[in-house]
Amino acid sequence: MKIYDYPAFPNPARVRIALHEKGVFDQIEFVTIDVPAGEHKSARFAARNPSTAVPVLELECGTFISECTAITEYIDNAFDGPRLTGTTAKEKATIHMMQRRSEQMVMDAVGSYFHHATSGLGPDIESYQNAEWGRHQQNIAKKGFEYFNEVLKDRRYVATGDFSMADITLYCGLGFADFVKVDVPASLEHLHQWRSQVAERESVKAAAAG
Ligand SMILES: N[C@@H](CCC(=O)N[C@@H](CS)C(=O)NCC(=O)O)C(=O)O
Repeated sequence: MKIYDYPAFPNPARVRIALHEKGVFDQIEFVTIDVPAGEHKSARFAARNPSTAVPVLELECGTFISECTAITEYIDNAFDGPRLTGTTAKEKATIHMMQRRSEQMVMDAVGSYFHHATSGLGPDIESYQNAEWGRHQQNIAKKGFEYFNEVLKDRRYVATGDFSMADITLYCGLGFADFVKVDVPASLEHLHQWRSQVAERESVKAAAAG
């Protein structure tokens, strides 16, 4: 199995943490796509993922799977180890719901701010920018931080009683927010406490180490 990605970027980090959680990181061949140089915009890469974004998983049979959620589902179902996407019908649905909220309200909102309201990946890659939309998304992210702070008030993890794909997405979304300097207010103590706890996981430390 191969994963095409760019280490240290927030979406690739989601899949790398999932692989470490499952204990199978070493079974994957990683191929670096030079995103800052625009390699992901090439026709060759677009044939693997029409969204021209990393990460992309390539299976032995030649099938390409993009979208972190789909890749994480594949990894979770293909390997033993702790479940990241739930076991019961209720767990699966709840994790999906909270993972999507983590994406929409934090990860993707911060991403839109980065790509539209800052210089993003530079003029050669950011062919369309709408700063007003970017600032609107920044506000969505700030509301997202507040939402998750409330969620985590009386819960150890974002979706269920166990660490899941939803936690991974939110954690990486907050890392992206740090990078683009969208502050998470210190007053959001439950969110900060949860984040410190997740940062201590072996999978998270291993993914950060590269
Ligand atoms: N929804 C996608 C998002 C992937 C994504 O945006 N990846 C970023 C790297 S963190 C990327 O490749 N960006 C390239 C670009 O925006 O041109 C997923 O879940 O995989």
